[in-house]
Amino acid sequence: FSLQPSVLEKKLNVNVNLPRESNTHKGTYGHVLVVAGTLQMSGAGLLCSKTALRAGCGLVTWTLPRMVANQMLGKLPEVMLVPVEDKNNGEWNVHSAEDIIQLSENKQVLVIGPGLGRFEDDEMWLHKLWERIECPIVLDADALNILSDAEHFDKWSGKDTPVIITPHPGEMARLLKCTVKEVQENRIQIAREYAMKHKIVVVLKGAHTVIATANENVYINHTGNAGMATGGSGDVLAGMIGGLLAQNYTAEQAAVLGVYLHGLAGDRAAAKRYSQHSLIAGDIIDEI
Ligand code: NPW
Ligand code: AMP
Ligand code: MG
Repeated sequence: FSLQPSVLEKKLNVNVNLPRESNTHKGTYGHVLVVAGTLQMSGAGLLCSKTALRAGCGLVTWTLPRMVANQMLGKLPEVMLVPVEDKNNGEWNVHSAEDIIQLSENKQVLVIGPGLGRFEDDEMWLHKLWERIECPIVLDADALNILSDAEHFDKWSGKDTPVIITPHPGEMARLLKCTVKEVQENRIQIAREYAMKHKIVVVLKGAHTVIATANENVYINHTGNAGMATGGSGDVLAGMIGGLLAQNYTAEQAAVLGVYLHGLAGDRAAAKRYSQHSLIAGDIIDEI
């Protein structure tokens, strides 16, 4: 499907203009757990967490290495911070998996990966989360790089709950062990086959993002612009999709709607105020 508002409404049955019911509270709109950020890339976690709130979810908890948490105090007061055991240099630690599993128990969505970096035994860490997390998962950035290096990802058991992956062409090429050129020459086929093989939703980013589902639906997005080729844009998208998933949209609806609105916000930011040249990722959040 060529992604137009009519496709959102008719094919996906989503109405972005539905008012909130008056007799509701923050618990009604879902709680997102964000697992993101290291000392050098704390901004990725900030952008992702803030966007999840702007997408309309009720609560966001951001779990992050202890040293990073100390630096984030007061930077995003709407988000709850849960520091976990780190390696004393602001990196993730394989021992934090148990804390994350426990934290996820009352959450509607887990978003893992923006600015996560790589660390010792990260493959084991991610496998443990994959096996034990029971809510829908959005995997982005370094979580995908970990998967790329996981020798046996093909043999990991399928999940009953929805999984959405959001690779850019470089990350998709790593997952498939092919070149970026090969990905770009076959975007639709590659997204489609990967979605069907792993029974997940694939969001293959870049100009005209392709969204493919396990039941063979493929959407091509036309919002967004080259101004969004700027650090942090993808971290914003991960938060956007997570924030929508928390509100009970299906994985297909959340991925498609998230990509469409993320691009539209980028278009508004570029046209209204900043131009494509000076757009930065935070401007996309401001236009959601
Ligand atoms: P080339 O050769 O440059 O053209 P990486 P990253 C390719 C965090 N961030 N079309 C590209 O190709 C992220 O969350 C933190 C074609 C290159 O090979 C991650 O955790 C920020 N090719 C981490 O940094 C802000 C494309 O992919 C490779 C493409 C690393 O993520 C920045 C580069 O990708 C960042 O978000 C396209 N559209 N897009 C923060 N403020 O904290 C990418 N490529 O090596 O995965 O690096 O995407 O920067
Ligand atoms: P990432 O590379 O993970 O930061 O993701 C970049 C985000 O910006 C993705 O959502 C891309 O689809 C979007 N983006 C990057 N470049 C363009 C472009 N030239 N046109 C439209 N969207 C883009
Ligand atoms: Mg990214």
